[in-house]
Amino acid sequence: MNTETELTIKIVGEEILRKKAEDVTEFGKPLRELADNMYKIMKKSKGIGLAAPQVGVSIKFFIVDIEQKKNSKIEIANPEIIYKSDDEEIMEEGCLSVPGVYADVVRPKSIVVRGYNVEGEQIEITASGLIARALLHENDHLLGTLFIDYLSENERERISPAIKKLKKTKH
Ligand code: QAP
Ligand code: CO
Repeated sequence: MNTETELTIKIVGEEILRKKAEDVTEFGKPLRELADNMYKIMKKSKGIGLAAPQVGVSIKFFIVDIEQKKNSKIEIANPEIIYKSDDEEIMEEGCLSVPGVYADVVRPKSIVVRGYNVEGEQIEITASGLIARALLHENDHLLGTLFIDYLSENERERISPAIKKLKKTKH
């Protein structure tokens, strides 16, 4: 599962970030190793969420770790958002694949996600606030969607120079 090659963060402009990810079919050790490698990269980069396609592995898997509570590590394979509240809120988002760019995004306040843990056992997570936000943001990566896709025309204009620069730069 691409664990021999070193994982690096893909930056906006790279095609893999726009692809729909494949279902996870291999659980256990290989997925555990991928998750651990992703944690290392995420922590080093000061991130709170990271999806497998962001490190070049096009499978439906992501991790979230909001360090506000203990036991805050979330790992989900093949997630499905089975509930979204009608209640929405605005929060500023960033993304390790769009470094240096931040913008307000409107999303549901609370959600329920169903998926599988690393061992392949079904899990369900009810979340609101920052955790719900992170889960939705990471789930989007598995569909080829980035937070910048949701911006108003004005906001898009504002960040456009930064996005152009990121797309031009060799990373
Ligand atoms: C997604 O984002 C997220 O530009 C995770 O220079 C966003 O970890 C979840 C980061 C908002 C909840 C709310 C971004 C680090 C990290 C940057 C991240 C940067 C360094 C983003
Ligand atoms: Co992201």
